Amino acid sequence: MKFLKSLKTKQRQIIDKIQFNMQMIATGATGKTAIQTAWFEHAVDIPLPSGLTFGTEDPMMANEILQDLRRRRIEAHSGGYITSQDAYKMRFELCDAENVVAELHTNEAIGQVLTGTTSGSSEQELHEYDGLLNRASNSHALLPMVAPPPLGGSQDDELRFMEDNRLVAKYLSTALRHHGDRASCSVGIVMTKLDTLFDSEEEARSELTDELLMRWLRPLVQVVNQSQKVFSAAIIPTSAFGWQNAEPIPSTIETGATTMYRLKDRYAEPYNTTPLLLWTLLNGLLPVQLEHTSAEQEAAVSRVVHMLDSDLEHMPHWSIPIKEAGRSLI
Ligand SMILES: Nc1nc2c(ncn2[C@@H]2O[C@H](COP(=O)(O)OP(=O)(O)OP(=O)(O)O)[C@@H](O)[C@H]2O)c(=O)[nH]1
Ligand SMILES: [Mg+2]
Repeated sequence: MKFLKSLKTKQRQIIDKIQFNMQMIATGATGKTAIQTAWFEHAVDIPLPSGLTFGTEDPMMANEILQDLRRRRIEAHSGGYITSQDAYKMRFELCDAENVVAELHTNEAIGQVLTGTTSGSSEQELHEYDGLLNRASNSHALLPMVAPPPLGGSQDDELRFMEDNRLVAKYLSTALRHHGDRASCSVGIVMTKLDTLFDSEEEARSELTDELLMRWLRPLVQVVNQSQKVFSAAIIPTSAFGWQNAEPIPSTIETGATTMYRLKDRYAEPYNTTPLLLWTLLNGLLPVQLEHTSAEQEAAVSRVVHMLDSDLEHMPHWSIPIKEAGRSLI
């Protein structure tokens, strides 16, 4: 125990240097937990080519994530992911060899907060609502997410997509209004569940032109484009399950509610989710770089940023840049 205690103090000394926060924002069933699961499965505690590792803070947390993954694989294959109800905290580390160079703080995101909270909500619900907005206004990276209406979907699906866009954009603009300084955060606009519209990456990329994506995501694009608080922004299309790998759960189609999916195979083959994580780490650190004043801190962030940039560059990915260094690109 003594060893662990002194280890924790030592770690804290290093960690105090660079900390950054990330928050996902999306309505229920958009696929937040599925993306987080893809990160657990394919990115956490797995070294990157640059030598960096994004990972858990100790072997106990590594073990907990592996146990969680075993449970989630069964969940995804049987009835799809269960809705999240607890905005628990998570802390990850970015390590260069065994040295901690930055620490990422995030919380599990509960979609029900967005669609469930009104001025008449219970104290507990209002508490969750305040918590989400608070964390979002203190995040260096924000990931607003929306899922497109599925292929052959109903008018209700299209309406839901437009409403999700509007509501998520409102949460985003409110978080930005309360955000610190100019260029203090980066925003990755994530389109989830692409496999419900397309059978392959080729099909998705040929049909989803930049113009079409920007038109579909206009409320969110407009918020980031106009806000002076946004340092960098991009649209990042993803599928946490992968192509032709999911089937709709019949009971949810019949009720007219959001269609839920389960994995056909036991294993997901996520598309563009690890690049999304690298984009988030890289662009979440850029505003932090501006916050830090000591030469030592600046050098440390700048080295990590450089390594992440090289990792992302060498990984096939799809992102549509909207803003860089506070300047609009559209
Ligand atoms: N086809 C397909 N289905 C997905 C994908 N990601 C998630 N799903 C399914 O969509 C539903 C919602 O996914 P979740 O990841 O639980 O969504 P969430 O945003 O975490 O939802 P809440 O926890 O309720 O806020 C579940 O039925 C999942 O199995 C995906 O990439 N493709
Ligand atoms: Mg969830």
